[in-house]
Amino acid sequence: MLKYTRSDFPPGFLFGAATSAYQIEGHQFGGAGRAMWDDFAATPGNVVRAEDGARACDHYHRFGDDLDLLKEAGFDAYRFSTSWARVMPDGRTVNAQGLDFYDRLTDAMLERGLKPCATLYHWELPSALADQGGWRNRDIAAWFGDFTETVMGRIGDRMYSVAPINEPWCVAFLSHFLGHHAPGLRDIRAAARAMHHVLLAHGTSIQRMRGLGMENLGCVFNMEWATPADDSPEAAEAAALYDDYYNRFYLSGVFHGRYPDRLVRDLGDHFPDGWQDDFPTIQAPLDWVGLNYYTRKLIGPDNGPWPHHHEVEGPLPKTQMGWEIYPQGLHDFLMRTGAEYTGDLPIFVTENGMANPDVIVGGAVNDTARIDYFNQHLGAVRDAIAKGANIQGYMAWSLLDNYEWALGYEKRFGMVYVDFDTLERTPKASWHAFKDALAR
Ligand code: IFM
Repeated sequence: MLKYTRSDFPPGFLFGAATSAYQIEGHQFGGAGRAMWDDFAATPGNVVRAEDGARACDHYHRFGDDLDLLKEAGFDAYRFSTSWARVMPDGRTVNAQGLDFYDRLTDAMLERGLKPCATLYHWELPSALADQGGWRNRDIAAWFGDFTETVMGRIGDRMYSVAPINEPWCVAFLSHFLGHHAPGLRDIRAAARAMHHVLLAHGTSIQRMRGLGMENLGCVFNMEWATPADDSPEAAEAAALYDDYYNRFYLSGVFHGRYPDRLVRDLGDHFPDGWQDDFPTIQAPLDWVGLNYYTRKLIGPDNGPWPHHHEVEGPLPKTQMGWEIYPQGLHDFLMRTGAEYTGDLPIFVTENGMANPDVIVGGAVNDTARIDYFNQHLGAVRDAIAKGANIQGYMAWSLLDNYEWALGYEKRFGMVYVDFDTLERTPKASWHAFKDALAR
C-alpha cells in the first residue's frame, strides 16, 4: 500500500506516469528512420547485449491496452514522447504514418480521460542529422523548430502540456562528454557546444509553439543532488562544481539568462561564437518547470585533470541501478528551484522511480521496494508543498518495464512488468498500490 492517497495532496494535483518513444514503441514499426541509438547500440561495447529499441514493448501496436492500464489505475495524465526519427525519418521529410500514430495515440488518451503531456524529444535523433553533426551543429535549433511545428501542427490542439526536450544534461554532457549515451562522444568541445545548442533548440521550440498559439509549455530537467564526500572545503567546492555541471547550467540558462561562472571558466573557449546573444531565445517564457529526480551523488575533490571531482560510493540503500535512495534531495530541489530560479511558477515532478530486479511469482510481482521508494519520495513532495512550494503534479517513471538505454532491458523501472519474450504485461504491486491510493 502507498502511505499517501490522492486526498493527501492539494485539489487538482496531477498524478501521471511517464514513458518515452524509443524505450517502448518498437522503432522497427511504422516507417521510422534510423536513429542514433540504433547506431550506438550496433557498436559493440556500448549497450548491454547490444540491445536496441527495435521491438521494445511494441507499444506501437499495443498502446490501447497500455493506456487502459493507466486509466484503470486512476492516473490523470500520461507523459509520453514523440520520436523525431519516426515523424521525420531523415530528420526533415515527414513520414505520414508517424504523424498518424501520434494522432491516434492522442485521441486514445483523450477517449480515456487522460491528459496528454508530450515531450517532443527524448533522444532518438535521426541518424541523418547525426551525420551532420547532430547537437554539435547550431542548425539543430532550426531543424528542431521545424520538427516541433510539424508535430504540434498535427496534435498540438489536443495537448495538455508540452516540453521540448527531456533531460538536456543527458542529451549534452552524458552523451558528448562522458560518452555513456549516443552518440558516445568524449570530447569537451562537442559537449560544450551540445550544452548550448540543446538550450537554444529548447527556446526555439517554445517560440515556434507560441507561434502556433499553444499554452502550458515547460521544460524537463534532470536533477542529481551533489553531497560533499567529506567536511573539507575542497569537497564542498567539488560538489558545487558537480552541481553547476549537472543542475544549475540548465536552470540558470533558461531562468537567469547566463551560465554559472565556473562553467564559463572551463568551457567558455568551446561555446559556439556569439553564444551570449542567444539568451533571449533560450529564455523564452515558460508556464511550468518539470524536474526528474532519482538519486544523489557523493562528490570528492580530485587533483587530477579537469573536471576536478570524482564520485565516492555512498552508504545508503541502493536501487538496481546502484543509485542511492535519497528522497531528501527531491525535497531540496523542489524548494531550491522555486527559491532561486522559478519563483511561483508551477513545478511538476516529471519523473521519479526506481529499477528493481522484479520477478513474477505465482502470477504476481511483489515490488515492495518500489512502493517504499514511492512512499519516501511522495512524502518529500508533500513536505515541500507544506513549506509553500508550488508543486502541481507527480509522474512516476515508468508505466512499463522498458529499454533502459545503455543498460538494455535488464533494469526494470515499470509499475507494469513486461515479459520481453511474449510482451505480456503484468501489473506489479506498485501499480495496484497507486490504483488504491488514487481512488481515495
Ligand atoms: O529511463 C530513463 C529515462 O529515459 C530518462 N530519465 C531517467 C530514466 C531512468 O534512468
